[in-house]
Amino acid sequence: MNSMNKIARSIVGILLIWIPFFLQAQQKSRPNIIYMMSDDHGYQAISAYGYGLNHTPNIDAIASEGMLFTRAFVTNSICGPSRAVMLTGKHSHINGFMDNHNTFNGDQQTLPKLLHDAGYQTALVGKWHLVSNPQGFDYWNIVPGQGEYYNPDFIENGVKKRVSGYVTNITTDFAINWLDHRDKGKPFFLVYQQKAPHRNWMPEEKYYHLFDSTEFPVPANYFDDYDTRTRAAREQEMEVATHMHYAYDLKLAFDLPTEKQTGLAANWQNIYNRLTPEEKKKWEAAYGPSNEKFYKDSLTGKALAIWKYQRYMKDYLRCVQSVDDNVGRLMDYLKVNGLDKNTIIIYTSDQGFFLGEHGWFDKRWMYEESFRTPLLIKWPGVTDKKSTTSTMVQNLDFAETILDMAGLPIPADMQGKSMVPVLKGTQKGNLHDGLYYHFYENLEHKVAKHIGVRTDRYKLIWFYENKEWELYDLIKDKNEMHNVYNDPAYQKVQADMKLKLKSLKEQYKDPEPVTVE
Ligand SMILES: [Ca+2]
Repeated sequence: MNSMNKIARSIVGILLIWIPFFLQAQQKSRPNIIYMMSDDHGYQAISAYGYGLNHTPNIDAIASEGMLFTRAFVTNSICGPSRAVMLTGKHSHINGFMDNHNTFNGDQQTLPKLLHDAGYQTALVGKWHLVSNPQGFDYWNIVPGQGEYYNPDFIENGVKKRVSGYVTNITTDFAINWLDHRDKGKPFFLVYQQKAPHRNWMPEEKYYHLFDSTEFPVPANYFDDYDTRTRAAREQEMEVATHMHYAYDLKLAFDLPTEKQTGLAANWQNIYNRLTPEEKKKWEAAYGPSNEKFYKDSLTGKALAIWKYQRYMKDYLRCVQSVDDNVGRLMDYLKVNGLDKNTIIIYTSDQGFFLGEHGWFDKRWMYEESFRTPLLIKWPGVTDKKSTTSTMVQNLDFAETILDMAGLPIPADMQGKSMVPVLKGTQKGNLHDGLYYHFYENLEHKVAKHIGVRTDRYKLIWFYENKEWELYDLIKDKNEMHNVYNDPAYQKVQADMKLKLKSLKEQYKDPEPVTVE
């Protein structure tokens, strides 16, 4: 009996010695997660998607070491709301951040808080845009509002200061500095959110001349006349040819008297004045000669519209190039520090972006270019390298997926689904039967409010202020040029899609608009 007691005691003793080591080992084996999100980065501007506009080797590498999602979408295609959906796993009407004029209620349950409570060290750097101070992060260092490209202000854990340099590089400097000084005994969750390539597309000096000799192909529907669409498409104010500001957007040295009323002229002046005298000289040397040529040529009509498109694309893609460089810097840091094998990388944008399709810039619409968002995920040892999926997923699924990756339970009140089976290659069939969309902000760019549903093949949109419908067959009409609502050939599809829209609206508990007619 005595010897049995002795054995039992020594077993307990051994366990007591080893349990802390076991727990620590388990803690260390939990994956680190870096969530990289850029602002307004359309999938067309990532070379892995095959559009041939530019070359982004570092972002592409995430897909070559993991999975490329060809059908990832958002729930509400605009900055703040998209960020709030990612943080909460809930639609805008539930998380309370419907448009960019709201303030995020940071007291609610969020992904970073859940990870932090489970032992993750959490940090946020770069763009935030949710007005209230971030919660759930051990460290945060964000740009106020939209942020500035040159010599931007940053707010580090509540303290605002001006930082010299280019915002895309600075954001990465802060991320790397935090990684260097983190508690290395804990797994980490880093939210790395670039301001670029958001409007007004000011490139980094080293890229001023990138694409100088490139003529980008004008999209086939750049001169869209919006025939068959409802009045929402004709009433918007986001056409490259008509609504771009000469100074703020197009970097010309003058603006028209009517444009001054928009406030963008003053905005441009403030932004430009952040440049040092030396930087201003370099800027003028870069843009001056082509601006002189523009004034001399006195372009009109289609030629002027195409000139604006070329300038827009060049500046936008130059900004993307710096984003790609910095993704590379962060990936290199992980490799050098032996973190690349146990760190999940997610690259996405807060929504897609029009690069001239339908004649537009900006986002907001449920049309594919802004509704769809890039998504590339590297999960070492789990997701097959060079894999591609066309499974429809939504940013509503991101919080759930990240919790699942970390081995944590998904709260029942989150509204999306874990994409882990897709990433493991075990998903059978669709993750979602249909995707629900709601855009609320009919202000800047005058895009009418709408709700809608997208299935594998069809898309139904209800512009509820205008009381008008649009229906698209995405197999026959991938560019959404032919609204087939009320086309007798689509009567059954139309009825089915309306039922689906009503049922999703109910499922997600969206009270607005009150009626779907
Ligand atoms: Ca955005």
